[in-house]
Amino acid sequence: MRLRALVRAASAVAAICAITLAGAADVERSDLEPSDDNRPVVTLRSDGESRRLSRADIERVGLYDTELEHFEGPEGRFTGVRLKAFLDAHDIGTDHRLRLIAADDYTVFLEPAELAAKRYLLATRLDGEPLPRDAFGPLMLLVPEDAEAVLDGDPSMTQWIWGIVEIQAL
Ligand SMILES: Nc1nc2c(c(=O)[nH]1)N[C@H]1C(S)=C(S)[C@@H](COP(=O)(O)O)O[C@H]1N2
Ligand SMILES: [Mo]
Repeated sequence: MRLRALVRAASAVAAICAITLAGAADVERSDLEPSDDNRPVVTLRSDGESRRLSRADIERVGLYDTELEHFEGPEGRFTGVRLKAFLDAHDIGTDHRLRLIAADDYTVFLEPAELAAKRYLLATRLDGEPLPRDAFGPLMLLVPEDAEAVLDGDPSMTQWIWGIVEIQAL
């Protein structure tokens, strides 16, 4: 009985290692305190209304950490919120398409099926420090499970928008 439990535990560990080796960056609960900075940094448009959100508003829904190398160069511990948790907090249902817009006008659309398929992280910090406007901030979208694969170009990194200043629920 004891031996069977041990074998089962060992194969669970092996399965987790296999997933890690496949190139996903782990995402875990952060020890950081949510920001208390109330200055607005992004605009959220949904239901015909527009709201300005601060770092405090965004980080309130729960912080997660992921260690990864971004293809644009920044590397380290990114911290942010689950996109799903962010949407839930603003009563944006899973039937909406999202449009993310960056300060350089680059834009990304995320369809409901894409939102359901992957766990996206809206990063607000790198190594504990807020991401500034001139270095990929205030918000960047990461897909930790694709972290290593995108470095080889498959899947494509087109969803990895940085410098996000507006989020629209369509
Ligand atoms: N804000 C912003 N995010 C962006 C982009 C951009 O131009 N601006 N380019 C996207 C695209 S199309 C790709 S392939 C990757 C890499 O962009 P790069 O090749 O221009 O560095 O980042 C994505 N995120
Ligand atoms: Mo691209």
